[in-house]
Amino acid sequence: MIAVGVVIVFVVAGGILIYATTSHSGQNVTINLNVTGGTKMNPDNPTAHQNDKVTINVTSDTDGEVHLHGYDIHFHTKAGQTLTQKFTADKTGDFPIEWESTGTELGHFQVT
Ligand SMILES: [Cu+2]
Repeated sequence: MIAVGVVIVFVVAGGILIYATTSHSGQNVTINLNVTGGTKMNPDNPTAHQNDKVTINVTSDTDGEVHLHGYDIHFHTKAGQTLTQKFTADKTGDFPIEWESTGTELGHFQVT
């Protein structure tokens, strides 16, 4: 009985794992980021899953440059305009998003 119970636990855990890894990746994800004063970003911790097709829209109230590290994507912002970049989140990790001219960390992009 115990052996059967252990097997059932493994089967259920395996099923959950497969569900978690297959059902959430490769989705279309749109992230809208609002940058104010070159110092703050909302939301400041956007997330995606590996292989998601990510669209990032950056709106800033200040001219400047937003740099997504790791993916090395640059948004050359003009006050009040929205900039869009599309890419596949092929790398996992925690990637800083920076206001380039001052090196201020606006937040993190997390890919799991
Ligand atoms: Cu940078």
